[in-house]
Amino acid sequence: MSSASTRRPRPPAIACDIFCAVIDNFGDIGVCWRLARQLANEHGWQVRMFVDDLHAFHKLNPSVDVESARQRVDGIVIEHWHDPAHAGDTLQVADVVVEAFACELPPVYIAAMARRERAPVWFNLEYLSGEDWVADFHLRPSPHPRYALTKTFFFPGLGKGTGGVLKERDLDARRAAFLASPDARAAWWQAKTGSAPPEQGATVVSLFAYENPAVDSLLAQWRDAGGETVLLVPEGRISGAVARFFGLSSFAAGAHASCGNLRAHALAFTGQPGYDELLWISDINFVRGEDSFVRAQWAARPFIWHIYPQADDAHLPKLDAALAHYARGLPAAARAALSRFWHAWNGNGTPDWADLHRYRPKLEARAADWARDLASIGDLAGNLAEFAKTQLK
Ligand code: TRH
Repeated sequence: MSSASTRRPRPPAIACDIFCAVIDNFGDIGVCWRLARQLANEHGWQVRMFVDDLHAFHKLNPSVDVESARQRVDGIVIEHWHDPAHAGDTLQVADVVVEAFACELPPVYIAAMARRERAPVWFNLEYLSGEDWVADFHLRPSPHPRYALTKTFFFPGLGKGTGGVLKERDLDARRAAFLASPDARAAWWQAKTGSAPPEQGATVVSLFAYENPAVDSLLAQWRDAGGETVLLVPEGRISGAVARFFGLSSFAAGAHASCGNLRAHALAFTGQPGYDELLWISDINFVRGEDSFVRAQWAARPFIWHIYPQADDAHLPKLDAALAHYARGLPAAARAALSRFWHAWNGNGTPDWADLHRYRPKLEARAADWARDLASIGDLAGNLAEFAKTQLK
């Protein structure tokens, strides 16, 4: 018997549709795009995305053509979800359907899901929260009121029993290779700032944040500090405040400014892999929203989170829950300084850099430990794929 005839036929790849409505900024599409790539690259799934805002998508991945109704990028089919009722040129329901962040699926698509011989595995992928209740609600089923369909709530989280957060299998290796290569780092500085790496002893800080009144005081503290601070600012919502501080009309990509002991470079918004390099090359990262917050954790460097503000301060318990995870195990004084700084950066008080910076070695050690702790709950794409497979059996 030939080896070909004994070989079992490969089961067909799992087909997955991800629906993503971009509410604002880049987090919604940032998370969906990462998930899509991981499911395709690491799990061999056939992935199609429905995305309503191709402009935001293009910023994260310049290969995305904003004019195209249907395109394939990195092996993933991308449909421009141009209208809430649109469900693709041909109505085809996948094995697994991900409704990201409670966006509403087209009614015609839901009806087709119900008609399908075998109902698809339907996820509502929620926003990330480090709060304890998340583990109780993760993977809870919710039957559809009219159709014989069940939606499963998939909750990303920072603790055991949650869906975890996204982490590519090769991420740590890519980070280690970058950090181990002085040439790669020197090339990075040259390409992004037009200058050589800063002198040893300078503190490199990346600043990705929403508009934030606390930034003026912080810039002044860096200017007046004893050691040099090199600030890397991706062009965005905080750029106007940085420009005003230096007396400039703008702080667009390619701009440089210095004052006292503060040197600042404005960076172009890069694709997602480029943003990881920024986090790796910096000593301390200011991040925001959801996806950059997660990437900073994998960068294993101390970070400050500007949380996405919600009505009635609903975001504050989330901020404290994240702190409880991240600061666990830090000595009490360092934990208190970190908490003060995070709260000040989120509207409560004035950030005190010297107060935080004196704990830098402790914060660095904890950042590395936390990245290991977080990895122990498994990565979101893997957790989602595993659950889906149990339902498809
Ligand atoms: O952009 P964000 O504020 O996004 C969101 C959305 O506002 C969303 O509606 C909200 O609910 C959520 O936050 C909590 O922040 P976030 O999530 O960090 O997304 C930014 C993405 O942009 C992330 O994938 C990293 C990426 N990025 C780049 O690819 N290149 C860059 O140069 C920079 C600065 C970021």
